[in-house]
Amino acid sequence: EAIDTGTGASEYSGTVALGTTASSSGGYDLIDGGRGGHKTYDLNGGTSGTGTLFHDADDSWGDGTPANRQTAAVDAAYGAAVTWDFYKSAFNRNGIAGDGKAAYSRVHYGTAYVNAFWSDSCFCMTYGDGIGNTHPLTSLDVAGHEMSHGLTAATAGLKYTRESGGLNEATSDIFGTSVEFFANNSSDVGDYLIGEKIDINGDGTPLRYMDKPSKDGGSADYWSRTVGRLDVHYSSGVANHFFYLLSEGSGAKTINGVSYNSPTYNGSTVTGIGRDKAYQIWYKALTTYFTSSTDYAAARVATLKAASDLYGASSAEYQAVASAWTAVNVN
Ligand code: ASN
Ligand code: ZN
Ligand code: CA
Repeated sequence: EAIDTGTGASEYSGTVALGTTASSSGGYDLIDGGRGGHKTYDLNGGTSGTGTLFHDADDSWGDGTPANRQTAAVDAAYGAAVTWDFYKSAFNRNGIAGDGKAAYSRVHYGTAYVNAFWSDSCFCMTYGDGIGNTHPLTSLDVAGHEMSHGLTAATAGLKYTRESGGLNEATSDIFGTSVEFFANNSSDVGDYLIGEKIDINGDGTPLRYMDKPSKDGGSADYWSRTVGRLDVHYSSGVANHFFYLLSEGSGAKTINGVSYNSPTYNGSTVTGIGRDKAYQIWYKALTTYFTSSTDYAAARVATLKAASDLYGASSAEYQAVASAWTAVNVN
């Protein structure tokens, strides 16, 4: 089948190009032949199986509003495509498992379901329609987050409990945010907020804040010996905060119009090395040194090894990794 390029009107990311496939029976299927054949399905309120593959007569998809049921599919397919491209561009990685095999996406899961999730058993991502069935959980950072749970499962296999679970969650936030910056989409600019587009709290606030995780009311800014007792979406705060500090440094900063003011443990300071080097170090640690039981102390050791491999043991990057962990009380 020929690979086509359709046009999608997304809810969160403006007008986007979509990989589509001409159907032998006419029209087009939402199958991205250029990225492993990633398919996007309509669950139509169901909670199992694959529902129906999205199909369109003229290769112009969605209308930018949730009233059109193709719109959530546009966002989900775009998110999977940009994440695929990010893995390739940043890490020369061919898909989640590195074997060129695509996952698939399912949208319109259940009724007003306010969550999204990765499942290893289907090797797929699933998205609810969100509050009022009008805020599907298909924003770019959330799609990158969910797809990156597949990456973690295929590599370190971090157990989804205690501190390793926090590192698992943080890995998804780190790459989800990196995908958002990588996309360089003027309708959905990169930031260190997670889920700022999906109005998950009903008051316009994001789900999580990487510069100061405690702003969500539950996440940890710093390591403590009890941090592993928190839900993994809260213990992740320590590593999200590490990643922000490693990338941007401590103190006040405005990026793409968003202001941050990242605190540090005991007022220590960190000089940032930039996001690109920070995610290279995290990826190298994840794929080389992390295991299923890595905790925060081991993550410090692993990322220092990764920084040494990539930039040398006497590099500024190595020193910044040490300083950023110290700034979140991981010693
Ligand atoms: N959206 C959540 C996540 O990806 C779903 C979950 O709690 N597993 O972490
Ligand atoms: Zn997650
Ligand atoms: Ca974001």
